[in-house]
Amino acid sequence: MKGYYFITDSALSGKGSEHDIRCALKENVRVIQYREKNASTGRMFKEAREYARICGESGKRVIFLVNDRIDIALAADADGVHIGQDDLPCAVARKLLGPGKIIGVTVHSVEEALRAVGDGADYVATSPVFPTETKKDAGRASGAGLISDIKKNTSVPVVAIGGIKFENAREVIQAGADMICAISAVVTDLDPGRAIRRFQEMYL
Ligand code: TZP
Ligand code: MG
Repeated sequence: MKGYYFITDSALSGKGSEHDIRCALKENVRVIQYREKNASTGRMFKEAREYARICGESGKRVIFLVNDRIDIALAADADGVHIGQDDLPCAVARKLLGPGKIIGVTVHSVEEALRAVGDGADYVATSPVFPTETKKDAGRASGAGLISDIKKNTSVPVVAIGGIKFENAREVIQAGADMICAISAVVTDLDPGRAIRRFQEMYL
């Protein structure tokens, strides 16, 4: 699977996450991740369930994932989760979710990527590729080199996240990123759909 990967950010979004998700669906984005860091469990459940419904009823081939929260993903009947190194271990997530759900894991090295794949990850995300203000605790930027190193050593799709803009996205794609995620470059754009289209077109 190749293309743009969308992650919600309700704090940064100019038009709101539901609007952004509808734009992403319109542009045939294949993966949409609900990421909400500052909401109660109740609100997260309601939003995730609503966005899962919108994705399901869109008639598009889209994978809807929930960030961090395996319980919310199960309760909202999402397609899977995206977890980081500080969340529940991937092997535990796999046990809880069963074989049918998708699990993505954020990694910062080839070693972490190999461990994630061994523990049942369906894809890995390298982050942050470039410095970013969107995730304050993202750590040091790896640059695009880590993407090609992981591609050489694994066979799962590699998603690139962090500081990706129109200007540097091609470098990331050339390094082998199967999908690129840019949050601020899309959700703060006056026309998020057009911004998504620009990223999608880089894969054509
Ligand atoms: N995970 C690693 S960096 C990041 C996330 C969610 C934020 C990416 O946001 P931006 O605005 O595309 O740099
Ligand atoms: Mg996390």
